[in-house]
Amino acid sequence: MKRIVTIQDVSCVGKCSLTVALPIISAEGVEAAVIPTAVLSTHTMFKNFTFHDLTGEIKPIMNHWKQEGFTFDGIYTGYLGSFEQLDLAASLFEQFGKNSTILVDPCMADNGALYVGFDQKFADSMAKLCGKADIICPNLTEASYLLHQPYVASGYDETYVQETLQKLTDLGSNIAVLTGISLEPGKLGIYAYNKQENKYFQYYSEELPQHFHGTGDIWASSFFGALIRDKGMEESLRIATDYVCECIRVTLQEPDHNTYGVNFEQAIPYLVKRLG
Ligand code: PXL
Repeated sequence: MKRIVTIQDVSCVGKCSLTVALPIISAEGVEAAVIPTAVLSTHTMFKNFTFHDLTGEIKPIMNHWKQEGFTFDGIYTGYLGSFEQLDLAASLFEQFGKNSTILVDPCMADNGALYVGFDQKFADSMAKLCGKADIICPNLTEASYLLHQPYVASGYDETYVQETLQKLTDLGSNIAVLTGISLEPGKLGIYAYNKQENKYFQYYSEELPQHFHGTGDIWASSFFGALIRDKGMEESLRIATDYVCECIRVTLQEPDHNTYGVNFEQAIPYLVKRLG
């Protein structure tokens, strides 16, 4: 059985980070090991969230794993809350990443703005961590902070997307995937670039009338689980994009759905079926 380790926070309510990565990667038939970086009552889009830092646990966890000789097929970083956690993620790559695929999802911004607590200096350090990954998957806002380029919400063209992808791989990863790309009304999806092969790949599904928080984490978890299950790069990109679309579809069918996340749970049977 394949095994992924993912390092990110536990937002107790909020349908993001570990509360989505664990069930999704598990549902895909891949063992999910975790390094929880902090416990928050909710994610940081809520007011008055509580926060308990677990940075001090990370090194001891890695040391124990080293003694046990654990290895991982995939390493996946999500939301990281401090410069020290970025350094510890880099140390995780050094110690356990020799024979594994590394995905950095530079969770730090959306809709043109950084999340609470982050600044450009943090984005610059995140760019360095991106350089140590095999694959990175920013949205357009994160890409703009990683590259110091203005955020363009819409009206961009394919050349802009391709140039942005090239600059993202210049940070150091072989593959960059831009999420939340729309080049045609009614279609939303991803645009990917493989630097070694100098090859682009794009895939879209239907753009539904509402956007939800937390879909980036659902996309990254389902993409990486599928990739580590050997579904191949292009098929894994399709699976994740279609799964997020299905999650939103299921959510919108529920009249009193919550506004902070999607019903990814009720779309898990769809995901399992897609994996075959
Ligand atoms: O990746 C989303 C996310 C994860 N964890 C925390 C967050 C957010 C987004 O706001 O605040 C703590």
